[in-house]
Amino acid sequence: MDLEVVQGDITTQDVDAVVNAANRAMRGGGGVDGAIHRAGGPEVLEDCRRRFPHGLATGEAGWTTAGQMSAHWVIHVVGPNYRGGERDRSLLTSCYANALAVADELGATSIAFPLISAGIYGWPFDDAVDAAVDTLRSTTTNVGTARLVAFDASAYEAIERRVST
Ligand code: AR6
Repeated sequence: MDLEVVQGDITTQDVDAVVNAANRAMRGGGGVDGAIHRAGGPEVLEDCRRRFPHGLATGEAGWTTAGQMSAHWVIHVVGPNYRGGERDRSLLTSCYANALAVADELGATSIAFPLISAGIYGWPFDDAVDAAVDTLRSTTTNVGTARLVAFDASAYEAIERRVST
């Protein structure tokens, strides 16, 4: 699998599936979640309600339509809320691994990830980067291209440095 790093907005990535950093309720929120629901439109929330009436557990992944976005699917994951005391790292790495498993079920061959838990949920940045890169590199998948999307220049540089070592 190719691992790419870009700086930009997750909602405008030209890939089969974009990953949402959701919460357990799966009814929208701030950060990536807010941007994805705004860009995808109301169909994304409708599909969340229909397919996930009870939401999703931390560390798990599930898909919905991407609505108006150019991607076909949103793969929602629930990262651990470090700020709220969820500090089991395996819950973070399982988000990446489970998202790739869902992509395989869908037949998605390209997927874009934000840096899960690194924003509102407060996971320490460098370890969030390590967890993303290590898990994407070590997971067996039919996905051909995984893209890590950094929101700003400093995040881009940090991820790029980590990927090139
Ligand atoms: N595109 C790419 N990256 C982004 C974007 C964007 N449009 N917006 C923010 N980031 P966060 P979390 C970066 O907070 O920490 C929501 O309320 C951001 O700079 O979106 O998993 C949910 O509903 C950071 O590096 O996700 C949950 O309640 C990374 O994406 C909670 O926040 C993740 O930041 C989830 O928090």
